[in-house]
Amino acid sequence: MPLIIDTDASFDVDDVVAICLAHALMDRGEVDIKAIVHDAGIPEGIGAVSVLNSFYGRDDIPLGAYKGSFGREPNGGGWVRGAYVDDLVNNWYSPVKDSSQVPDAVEVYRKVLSEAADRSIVISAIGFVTNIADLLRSGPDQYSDLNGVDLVGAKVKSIVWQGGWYPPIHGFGHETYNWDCGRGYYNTDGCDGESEYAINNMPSSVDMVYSDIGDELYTGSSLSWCAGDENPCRAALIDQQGFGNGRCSWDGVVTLRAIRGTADSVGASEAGRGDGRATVSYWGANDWVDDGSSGHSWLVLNGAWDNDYNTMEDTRRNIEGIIDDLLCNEPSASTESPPNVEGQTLVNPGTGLCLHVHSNSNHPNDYTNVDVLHCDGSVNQLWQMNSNQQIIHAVSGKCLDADANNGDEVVVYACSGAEWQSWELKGDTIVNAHTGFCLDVWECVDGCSDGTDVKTAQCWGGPNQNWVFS
Ligand SMILES: [Ca+2]
Ligand SMILES: [Ca+2]
Repeated sequence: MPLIIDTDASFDVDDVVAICLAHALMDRGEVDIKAIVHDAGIPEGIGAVSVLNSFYGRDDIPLGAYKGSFGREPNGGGWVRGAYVDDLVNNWYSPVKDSSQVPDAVEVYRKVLSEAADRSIVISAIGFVTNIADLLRSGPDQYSDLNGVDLVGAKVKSIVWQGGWYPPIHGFGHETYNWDCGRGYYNTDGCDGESEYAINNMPSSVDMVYSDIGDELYTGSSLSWCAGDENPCRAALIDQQGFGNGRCSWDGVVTLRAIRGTADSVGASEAGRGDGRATVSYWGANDWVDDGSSGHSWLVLNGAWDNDYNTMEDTRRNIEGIIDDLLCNEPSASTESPPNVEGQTLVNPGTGLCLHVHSNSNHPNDYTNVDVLHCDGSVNQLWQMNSNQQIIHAVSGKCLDADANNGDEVVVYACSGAEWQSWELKGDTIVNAHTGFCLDVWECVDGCSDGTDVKTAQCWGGPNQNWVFS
């Protein structure tokens, strides 16, 4: 089943649940993720997606991003940057860090749709509607002679939407987060009216499924215990919700429904099919018109029509279990040792030992110690010096950091631009820009062994302060 995920990952963390469960289902052969596009302005959002794809061994999934202004700047609410995005982008391996490295989302949509079988693509729409509106407005291009409306009509089988409120749990007529562009949290310019445009102009051949049933259905908490520090899905949940906590699974439910194709797969039935269609106002309030349209339906949680709260709660716990079990599955092709990490070793010639990050992880925590070890060719010993005079631990992207407040310790730390992360090569020595001290194998004048600490010290010309990139 070919799937495109259209996500606003960063504003909330249920998008991470959705993306990670899609990968887990791809490991099981239930879905083929054809593309993931990001639909808000925050440039690093697609970088967080790239981290998740890398963890599941899928750097080859095409990525695209909305390039407009909406969602870039906080406007009072300050929630525009989710707590996890910077952590993932700064501390995990990924080929893409921000939207400047990927094509416009519409271009990715058009390319993938043009290559797809007729009426085959399913879209999980779990963010703002910026990209889908732009897609419908698009004209012919190098990928297809069809305009956006005709291309979608020809290639898209269904779209499952996280947007709107529906009976009986909620009721029609409300403005909801994705479709009102998060009004109240930030400036919605550039997004207002896009949900109205997309929903109301969608070709009638596209099956439209709407969901509001993720409320009170919490997923991701199991990751705190079932997964390790190497799992960025887990880290994102903990960053945003705290250890041991899940998050309402609005987007997880939608994506599970998109992939498995039935309401029953998410503990729900359908309503409205054949009776009419959803409509959306300029400001994002949804309503329903009984005009006899086919192909629109909304999900109703089991038990909800009857106010049967026991059944509703049992259903929620059941779906939580299904999703959390998927999240806890080990990736079948994890890239714990990512390919194409390039760097050089930094060798102390006097001992023949290599500068080494003392960690088994490819994303060591800040303050992880740096010492020397016999040269073993591992990613813990690969470094890059960049044009900002930073010495980067290649696999993690963290900076070699001299901590003058901690006994001149040398550690790795997220690159901050600080002077104490800047180094100058002077002859065979490496001199810290902040202190003028030299990178130093500690108290190793007459030879020393694996695990000897590395700090900075007054430059004295001794062999324990010599380093060679090789
Ligand atoms: Ca979302
Ligand atoms: Ca050290």
